[in-house]
Amino acid sequence: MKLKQLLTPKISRRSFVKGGSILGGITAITSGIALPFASRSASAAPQPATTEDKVVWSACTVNCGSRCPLRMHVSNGEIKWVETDNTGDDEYGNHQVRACLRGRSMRRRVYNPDRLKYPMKRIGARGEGKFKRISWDEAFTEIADNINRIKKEYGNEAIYLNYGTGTLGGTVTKSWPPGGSLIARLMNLNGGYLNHYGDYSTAQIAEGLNHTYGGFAANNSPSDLENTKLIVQFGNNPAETRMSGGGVIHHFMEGKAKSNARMIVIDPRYTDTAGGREDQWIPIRPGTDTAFIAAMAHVMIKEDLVDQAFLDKYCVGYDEKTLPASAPANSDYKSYILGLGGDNTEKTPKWASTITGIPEDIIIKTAREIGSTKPCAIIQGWGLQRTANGEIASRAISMLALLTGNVGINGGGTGAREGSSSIPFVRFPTLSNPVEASIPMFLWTDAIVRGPEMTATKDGIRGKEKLDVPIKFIWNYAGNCIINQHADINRTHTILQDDSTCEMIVVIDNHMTSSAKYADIVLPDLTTSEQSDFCMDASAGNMPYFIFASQAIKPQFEARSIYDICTGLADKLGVKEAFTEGRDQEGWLRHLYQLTRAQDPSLPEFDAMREQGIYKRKVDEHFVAYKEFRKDPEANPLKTPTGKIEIYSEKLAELASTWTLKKDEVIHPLPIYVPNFEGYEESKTGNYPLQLTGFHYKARAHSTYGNVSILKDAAPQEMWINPMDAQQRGINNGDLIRIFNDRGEVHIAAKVTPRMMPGVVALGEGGWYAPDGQRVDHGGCINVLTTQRPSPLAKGNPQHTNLVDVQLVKKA
Ligand SMILES: Nc1nc2c(c(=O)[nH]1)N[C@H]1C(S)=C(S)[C@@H](COP(=O)(O)OP(=O)(O)OC[C@H]3O[C@@H](n4cnc5c(=O)[nH]c(N)nc54)[C@H](O)[C@@H]3O)O[C@H]1N2
Ligand SMILES: Nc1nc2c(c(=O)[nH]1)N[C@H]1C(S)=C(S)[C@@H](COP(=O)(O)OP(=O)(O)OC[C@H]3O[C@@H](n4cnc5c(=O)[nH]c(N)nc54)[C@H](O)[C@@H]3O)O[C@H]1N2
Ligand code: SF4
Ligand SMILES: [Mo]
Repeated sequence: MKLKQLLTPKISRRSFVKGGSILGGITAITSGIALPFASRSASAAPQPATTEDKVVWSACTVNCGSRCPLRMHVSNGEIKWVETDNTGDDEYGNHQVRACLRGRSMRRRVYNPDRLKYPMKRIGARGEGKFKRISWDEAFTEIADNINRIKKEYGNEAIYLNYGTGTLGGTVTKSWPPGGSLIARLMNLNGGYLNHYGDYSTAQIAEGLNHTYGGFAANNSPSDLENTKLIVQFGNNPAETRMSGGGVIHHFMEGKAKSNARMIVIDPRYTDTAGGREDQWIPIRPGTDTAFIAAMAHVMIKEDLVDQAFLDKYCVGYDEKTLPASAPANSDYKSYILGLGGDNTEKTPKWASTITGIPEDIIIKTAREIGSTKPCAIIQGWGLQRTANGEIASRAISMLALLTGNVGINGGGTGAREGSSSIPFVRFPTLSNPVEASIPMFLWTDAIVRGPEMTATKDGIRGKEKLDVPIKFIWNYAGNCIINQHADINRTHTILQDDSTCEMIVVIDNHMTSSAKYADIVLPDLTTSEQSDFCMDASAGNMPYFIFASQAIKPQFEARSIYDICTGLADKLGVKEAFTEGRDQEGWLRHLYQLTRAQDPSLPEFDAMREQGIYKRKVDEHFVAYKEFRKDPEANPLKTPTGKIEIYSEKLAELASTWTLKKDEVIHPLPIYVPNFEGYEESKTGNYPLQLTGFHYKARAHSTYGNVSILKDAAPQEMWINPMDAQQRGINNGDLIRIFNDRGEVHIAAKVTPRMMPGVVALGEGGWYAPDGQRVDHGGCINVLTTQRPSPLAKGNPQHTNLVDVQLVKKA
């Protein structure tokens, strides 16, 4: 969600002077004299200053939902230590965007032993990790020859840009969305590429709530929590997933401190966001939030706590009054809740209690509290939608906001994820893609195996009725989704082993990751520290900002920037002039910034911006999602087919009747409870009794930073398990355990903790896959256990929906 308004900047250059030492920009620290570092801790060892000492603004551009400035202390061409934002008076609204421990360990990523040093070509089997060193020219020739050959044999639709978010915060270096990357520009000058839509983050919610609100659903900004009385968090953990000092958690804490609102956290895990700030933690079985919501709706209807006037005026399909003409009788939400909708089941607290694991009286009390506390902010993270029926679950959460009429008002909310603002910035032009087909991002392994069988109504192919060719060539830039981050690693391994199917994989990364091991050609990229770029697009609440990251050190080894890599390839492919337009990377930065400043002359000049490193803007008003619609729904209709909030969606009814679905798959016009495949119900009857859910862990941004040893020590990779489940299996805290299902096996230490609800275990995603050749992973990589079966509507990744069992391997 982006704010449209262009706002007046509140930051002056004066703000960038602190404690008497000017540390903004690439300020040389003068010859021989060590200046007092205002923000450096007293215990940090003083570094002898030399003529080459300098402090350079850089950034952390990984996909953690935040984005932080880093101040690199460089001496003799080497980063010696890393600090973060020290600008301004640090008053809220002009606060410092302080990096987390991950960003502050950037030096250990730049100088990591895993760094890729030169271009390499595979010599062993795919995935074996055997390579030989080649020259850049050989690499370019090999890639260009294969592109030309595959284009000729199969057409450009066979060339795929895989998902990769390792540097999505950059501008020149931007790795996602694929269409925004320099690889897209290169391919668009060469006939185009097979695109993807959706993402591993939000596939199900983007599709689900689109049918409710129209477009990517917005919610109020977290600072608006200062106006609320009650905060209800579903599957949301900003203390871990929006960690920086400029991120959502900061606005959330400030807002909540002002209102002192009560907070209820609904999550199978007691999260860091709960962490003592919550008034109530309601543990819930993964994938069952829809049943919880339905039962709360039951209480609200029975006890007259529903905002009928809001539902009548703004919504479609709550009851028969607003049901569309095409809908059958009794197909409204109220009838579903009261058991009049055909399933003859009243969605009582008792009914929901057996499904969710939440005691009946808690369901009743929570419904009463939410129904009678106004305003109430209902917020969901993305955890509960990264599940088998995540589309429906995301829509169900919004039902709470609708039943209580909280949409479009201060202190209220929509049930979507927190809103954020950004400063409009002109992006690298990547030109248009002549290939119209796109696939759901999760189905690329299927598109290798059965591309031409994949259709619009069976597999969600867009832009075309069906694919004509399978994927034959994969670009993988700044992504670890070939292996580590994509589901069911053993299936992917089998598919990629056969290099007659997908014929070429090119990986461009900084490190030898598990994905890089599956490359045919590996190209070493620069880190952010070795080049200059504009960095932005954080979830920054009410203080959007951007960073000018300057080159801190020389390129390491033979690594080259993505701009130079694409330029070299463009030369081999005969499109160099069109690709560069005569500019180098610095030339493009100046050009794009000039275009941005033409839109918004209040921004600092290029050189001043480089010097000051970070630019912040205060947004005075809290963002209230759908405020205009609430004021006048006729004049400001939503982007749904009816212009209203669609509780009953005719479009979904149409898809339900025209798409090919498996027996246990449901697309439904209403957010009804549907058991997940591999959900709680199956855990009672199948071979695997424990629900395994994932979470985004503070030790890493996905897999990035996963090879920094001090971070691994600070937040070890462990599987969370409740003491009751552990005791049944003879497991104590710290014991080595095996987690397994039909797809694979992981050996890792157990964290035995009441912070995990019984019957559910959890493993942080992004642990580095470390197989032993016997199909056992020793790195704690959850994707050994996840499925590639997509969700029914978005065809998204249900990576938090898994069944497993756990056994003791060795006592600690
Ligand atoms: N089981 C499970 N799997 C999941 C998830 C889950 O919740 N559970 N979450 C999913 C989600 S939401 C996402 S967004 C994806 C993320 O998946 P990815 O986008 O693959 O994220 P990372 O694992 O961080 O991989 C980023 C890669 O970029 C590299 N990189 C970092 N900086 C640079 C750079 O400057 N240049 C280059 N060339 N490379 C760089 C890193 O070394 C790393 O290999 O994972 C998904 N996978
Ligand atoms: N430190 C760190 N921060 C990150 C990332 C990272 O890897 N590391 N990744 C970033 C990215 S790309 C993304 S997309 C976001 C992801 O942000 P989210 O998707 O919101 O994060 P998750 O940790 O996957 O899920 C949030 C919570 O949902 C809970 N949950 C899981 N299933 C259910 C369920 O069925 N019901 C309920 N009520 N709760 C459930 C989990 O236990 C977890 O605590 O985080 C971003 N921030
Ligand atoms: S990982 Fe995220 S919060 Fe931490 S420094 Fe990097 S951008 Fe900031
Ligand atoms: Mo994500």
